[in-house]
Amino acid sequence: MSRFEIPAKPSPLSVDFARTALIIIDMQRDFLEPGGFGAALGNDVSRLVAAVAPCRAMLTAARAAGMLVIHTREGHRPDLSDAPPAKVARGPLDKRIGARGPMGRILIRGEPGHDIIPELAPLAHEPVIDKPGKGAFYQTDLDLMLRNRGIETLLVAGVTTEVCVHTTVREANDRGYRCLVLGDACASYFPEFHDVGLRMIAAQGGIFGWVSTTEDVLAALSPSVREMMTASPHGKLEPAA
Ligand code: TIU
Repeated sequence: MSRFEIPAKPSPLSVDFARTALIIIDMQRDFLEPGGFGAALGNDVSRLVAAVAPCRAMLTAARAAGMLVIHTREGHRPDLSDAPPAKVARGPLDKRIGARGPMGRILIRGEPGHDIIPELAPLAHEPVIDKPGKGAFYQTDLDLMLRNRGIETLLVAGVTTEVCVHTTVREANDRGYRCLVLGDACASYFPEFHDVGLRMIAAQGGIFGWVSTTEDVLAALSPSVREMMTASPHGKLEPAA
């Protein structure tokens, strides 16, 4: 594949899609559905739904283009041996990491709530990074995986914008990766944090990276991939049925 220029803030980014990976951060039931970790923290989980269709459109296009796709999940071992006590000991006892909820134990690997939502379920060959922290590089083999594949640019999507997306982008930026954040494919429980979070990435000449949209990336990716997409009534690109 050759290079493509993607419209972005603060400036267009030239991307070699063969050296680019799509990373979808923590699109788990625990964050998007009632009864999980996001709800236990007191959040309105319905605010994250906005990211699902753009993530799905980008995922479909990345798969069609043969791009490396990586999924992440935040969560801990059932015995909590990888969960810092300072992270666990927050909030009421019945709403903490490891407590039982309607989707199983909150933020625990192997429980239904820890699963990625069905709309974005990983394919068998797509790496899933299980991470104990907010950032996808902390205590994982993500960096090794990306370097082994010669990846230089990350297309970043997922939730939440100012927490796990931001932490991962900051970690990636310090490790030398170019991050292009798909703003519409990210979401937050706090719309103002989403907006400011995206602005923080692109400010100061792109201090942490670049911010674009799913539509602009799909348009650049490939006319043939774009043909597979149909515009929804809301103007968002969605995979053709
Ligand atoms: N609470 C919140 O906004 N987010 C998290 O705890 N984790 C992620 O963002 N994945």
